Amino acid sequence: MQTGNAELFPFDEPLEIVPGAFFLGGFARAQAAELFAAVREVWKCAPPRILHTPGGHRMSVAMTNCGDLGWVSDEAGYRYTRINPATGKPWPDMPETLRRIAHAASAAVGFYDFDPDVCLLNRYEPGARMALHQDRNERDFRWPIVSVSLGLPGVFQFGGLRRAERPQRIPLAHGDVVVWGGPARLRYHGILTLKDGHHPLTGAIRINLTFRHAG
Ligand code: MD3
Ligand code: FE
Repeated sequence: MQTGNAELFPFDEPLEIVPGAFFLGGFARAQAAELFAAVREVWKCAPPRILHTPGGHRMSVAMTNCGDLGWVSDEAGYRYTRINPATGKPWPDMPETLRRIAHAASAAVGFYDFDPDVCLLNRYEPGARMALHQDRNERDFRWPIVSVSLGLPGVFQFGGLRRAERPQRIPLAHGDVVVWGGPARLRYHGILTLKDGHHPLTGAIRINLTFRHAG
């Protein structure tokens, strides 16, 4: 605990890193095992897979989704679908434990009725990265995006509203949650190449859950 407020906050106090972006260090740590169990249930129904960009490049992060909608990418473009193209079935329901952490984190920074219809589950193995991009396939940018990191630490980079703006780096560790809303919602962001390592809960992987209201 860095803040000395353990009685009030079982996690670090929210830190507004740039206007609209709130870092909640360790917010999900106490529920991490439960969250990881829910992730594995989703993986059983909708196994993570490597997608291709519309330009034909292979991504390095393996992805899947749960909720009413799921984010996909292929030669036809980036979009949200109701059916998982890999299985022909609807995306698995969003487990309550996942929905609850997204709701609690967003409420902790003032977004009181965030009800995500998508949880995108990213699985990074050592060597995987995510290039600088914006998330703009959602219908209404007034909703925040909530991100939960589990397992191996990653280095997140966030830039400005233009790709050319030099990004800042922040480490994202097991249990960290970030809420991106308001003026931060359309910032460019990415994840540097994941370093090798071992995490007691997840092994040699980093998981990131991003909760969105897309539809
Ligand atoms: C800032 N995921 O799935 S989470 C993604 O760790 C994505 O897997 C990264 O970027 C990951 O699209 C980063 C943090 C994050 C997510 C969404 C954002 C930061 C954001 C949307 C707007 C601004
Ligand atoms: Fe993103």
